[in-house]
Amino acid sequence: MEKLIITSAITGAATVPSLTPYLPITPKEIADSAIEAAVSGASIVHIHARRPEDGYPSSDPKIFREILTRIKEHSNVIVCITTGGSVMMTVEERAATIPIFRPEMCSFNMGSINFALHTSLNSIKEFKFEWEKEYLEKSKDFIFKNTFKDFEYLCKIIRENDTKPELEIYDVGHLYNLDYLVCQGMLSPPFHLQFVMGVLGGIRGNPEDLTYLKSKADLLFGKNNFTWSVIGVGAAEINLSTMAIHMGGHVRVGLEDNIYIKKGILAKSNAELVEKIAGLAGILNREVATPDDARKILRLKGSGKINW
Ligand code: KMH
Ligand code: ZN
Repeated sequence: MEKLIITSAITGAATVPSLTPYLPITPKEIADSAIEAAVSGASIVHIHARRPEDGYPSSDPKIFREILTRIKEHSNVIVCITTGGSVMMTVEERAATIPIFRPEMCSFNMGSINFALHTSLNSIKEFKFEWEKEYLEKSKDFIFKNTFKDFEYLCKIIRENDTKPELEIYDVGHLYNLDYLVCQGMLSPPFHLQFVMGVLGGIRGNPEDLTYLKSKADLLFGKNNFTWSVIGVGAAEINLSTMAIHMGGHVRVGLEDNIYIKKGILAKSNAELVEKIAGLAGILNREVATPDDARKILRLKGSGKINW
């Protein structure tokens, strides 16, 4: 079986600072957490930025530059920059970093969903920052917009910058959206699919849903034309990761997606979550990929071609 690619999603935009004291917020904290995750076995780090003063999700290229520069100084890890940003940003804001930094990888969200975060309100007693409560409440009525027009815009950007998209699939219809783009000649294999399971508004993190998504992708694109990975958002993380390791897929974990190391116990770092997956891979006899292994598996352009 192919070596296991572990991605660590360091901070994201869906986890608010009041949910966990361990969420990296400043550029230095985000970069250091990414570097530690790489030492623990992550070959890709998925990067969002936050305003250092209050942790609000940011699309500011200056903040990204600080994060990216520090990571590059200390690690050979592959950097996958978000183009999802936060649901409050326009697609232009979300993708602005790609032509500037020309990363090896970026996320590419394959459909629109009501990315609902309001259930997090139940677990917060006291808010650290003013924006958090309204941000979570508003998500109840907010569409994370990824239309066919947005796809065209992003396809052009990734083509021009030779950036490999990590295709975020939140529901089975998103595979059909991808199929449409393939038929239009806008994207071509080999694809890297990321099954995002457990977001309220998308597919749940049930085992049969993972096998369904995988078999649908096999039928639509052909087994040898894509690699795939899974994000089990929240409680589904460890179970779906185990399935993916066993099925030949890859795994993403991190405080963007899940803040617990086990039921009721907060993960103290991204590295701790990565270590847990690397341990599982050992139990299941799956070797963990280095960043250079992952570059080969995913056919990336290489770190010599990034622009920072
Ligand atoms: N927040 C994750 C569930 C992105 O950054 O483009 C999905 C994600 C999207 O990582
Ligand atoms: Zn993200």
